[in-house]
Amino acid sequence: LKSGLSSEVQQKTLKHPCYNKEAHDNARIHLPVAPKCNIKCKFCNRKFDCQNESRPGVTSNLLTPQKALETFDYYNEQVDNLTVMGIAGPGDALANFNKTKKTVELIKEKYPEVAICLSTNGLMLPIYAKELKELGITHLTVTINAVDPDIGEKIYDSIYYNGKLITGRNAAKILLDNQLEGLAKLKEMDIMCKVNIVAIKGVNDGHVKEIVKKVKSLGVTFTNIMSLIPVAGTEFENHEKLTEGELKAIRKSCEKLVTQMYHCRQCRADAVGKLGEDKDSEKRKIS
Ligand code: CLF
Ligand code: SF4
Repeated sequence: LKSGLSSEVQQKTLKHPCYNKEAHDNARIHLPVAPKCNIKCKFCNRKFDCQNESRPGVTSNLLTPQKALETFDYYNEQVDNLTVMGIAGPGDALANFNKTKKTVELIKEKYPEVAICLSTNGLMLPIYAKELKELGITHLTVTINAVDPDIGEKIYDSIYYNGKLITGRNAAKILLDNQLEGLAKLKEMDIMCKVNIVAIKGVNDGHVKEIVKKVKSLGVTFTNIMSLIPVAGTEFENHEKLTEGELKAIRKSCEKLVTQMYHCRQCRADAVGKLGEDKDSEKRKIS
């Protein structure tokens, strides 16, 4: 755990199945209220859910904040121990800030005991950090795939920032600066943070440890290193995946620096249930 967390956030972390593998009987629900994204990862096919947090290959039915609350009400009856509400796309939680904010307000008001978890690429993190705390976010994931813009440029195509489309190394540099500035702001806040890293063979797999070192210096105590899942219609569609053994070796090599997540199930942006479970996913599938 990060130091200086309130007992409320500590207690909610104990009941969060992503942050605590012992909490495998606790369930999370992802409410897909965030359709837009403000960056373009080269491995992303925007027809699918955000691969920074979610498994691609399926798309989520979008919900309005009011519908999201109704969905939570419904699954709260159907699923035991529903202790976490997450917004993980299908785009970026902070690129749809008004929808994210409204959804969080509705859930918090009715279910104050539930942990509120967001996932973001971090581009808008410096701008919204303070507001996230005021909103009552308890858990936040930032996906950082490079801490060197020369490597970032191979992974990120472009960003849409301050009304402008920015490409190439400059885009990767602005994204990185904002991710790091955002994490630095969160360091002093009562929010438990995690950094996700999508490891891509031959591109950033040898650089993962550098990323972990850097985010550790900004107070991050927990990282989730995942393997790229190649997606059709992207630059990486035929890219060789890391083997289980290679992924495990990278995680192990970073374990001395910060705690590693070994139980990520790369869920979709509308997953419901215990980790690895996807209750009613067929019913909710739209494509
Ligand atoms: Fe969702 Fe992510 Fe919150 Fe968990 S998922 S927003 S931290 S509540 Fe969990 Fe799923 Fe892995 Fe994500 S297993 S993909 S780490
Ligand atoms: Fe796609 Fe997620 Fe990257 Fe946005 S942040 S481009 S949704 S993978």
